[in-house]
Amino acid sequence: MSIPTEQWAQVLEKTGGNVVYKKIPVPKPGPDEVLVNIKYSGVCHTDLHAIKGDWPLDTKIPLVGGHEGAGVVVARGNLVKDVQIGDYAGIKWLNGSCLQCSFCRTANEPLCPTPDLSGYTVDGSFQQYCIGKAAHVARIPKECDLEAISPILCAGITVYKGLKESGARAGEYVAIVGAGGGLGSMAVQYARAMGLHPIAIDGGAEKEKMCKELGAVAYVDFLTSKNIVEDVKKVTPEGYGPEAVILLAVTEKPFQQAAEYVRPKGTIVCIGLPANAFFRASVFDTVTRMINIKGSYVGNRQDTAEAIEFFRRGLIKAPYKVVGLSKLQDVFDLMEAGKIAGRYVVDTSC
Ligand code: 8ID
Ligand code: ZN
Repeated sequence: MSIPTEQWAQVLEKTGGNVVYKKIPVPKPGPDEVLVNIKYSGVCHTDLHAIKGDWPLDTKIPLVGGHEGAGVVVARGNLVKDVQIGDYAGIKWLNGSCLQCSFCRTANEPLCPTPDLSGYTVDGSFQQYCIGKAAHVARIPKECDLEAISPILCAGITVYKGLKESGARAGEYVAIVGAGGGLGSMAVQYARAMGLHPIAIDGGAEKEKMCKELGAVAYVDFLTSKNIVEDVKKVTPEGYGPEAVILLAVTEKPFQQAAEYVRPKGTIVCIGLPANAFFRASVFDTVTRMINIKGSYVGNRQDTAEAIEFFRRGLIKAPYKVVGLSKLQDVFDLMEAGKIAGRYVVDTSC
């Protein structure tokens, strides 16, 4: 397999600016790394937060974003034994971690204090050739379609982990807030596959149609509902609210509402990362309704393998649209306007 010295990439040269489609050098993998020829990459709202500088964590600059990259291993360092040239592999948010701290040792790699974050602190998958630490690249079975699996590498893993963290069990109800977006459409499908009853919350008729097709038992439209709290509660059997809430929205308001409609003893899982947002819940309600509030941050290597296995078995078929990598800025513009139902995937060949 011949590896070129130059490749096409989308590069952010200044925080707050647009991405620039240009040629850059192909990187060389270090001893514990692999070089993945990225075929497709999903576009996550995190990539938009990164280019806007939304979070209290600086990105590298210039930056190649992207952390849902699916492709083929074309080179590897001399310490890499278990990943072969020609294997399918995925570049996910956690590009690497130290593997030695007490978080990594206990399978909490996302909490490693010195992580490499794809498309944030190291270059990610909006390029044709991307480096990943061999220990962390997702192992993708050969029978999987690289285009369809790319959004699993962040959206799928993250919502699957969040649903597990919620503790909800088969037969229980889970509100998915932001169900019409990239993570949300996956969450509706994983919830169904896990035997849960998903209540989708998002805005507009297109997202309603999609959520219902994906298996949502009800849809609450935050743009038209006069009382979201009551509307969510009334679609649960006794009207006490869902046992779990998965918060994926990119605005603060829905975080404030969740504690009001979650079922007593229920669990709220925060996953969406709106800029400068705070979670505010009544202490009285939290205590007397015994509410659990927690965060969930991507997934570890085992969560990755499990989320991919749901996909391999054909249980996850969330919708996506494909455009060329050269059109990435258009995808960000649509995302900023809240106009994407499901996910966009970029094809790195055009
Ligand atoms: O590990 C993590 N915690 C993690 C991993 C990956 C992504 C966190 N995230 C974060 C992203 O950084 C982002 O902040 O999850 C959030 C959602 O990412 P996404 O699914 O990629 O974004 P999207 O496709 O734009 O979907 C967001 C949806 O929220 C809806 C929008 O209509 C959109 O469909 N939404 C909004 I904005 N306000 C809402 C509201 N009040 C709402 N839905 C319901 N109620
Ligand atoms: Zn992501």
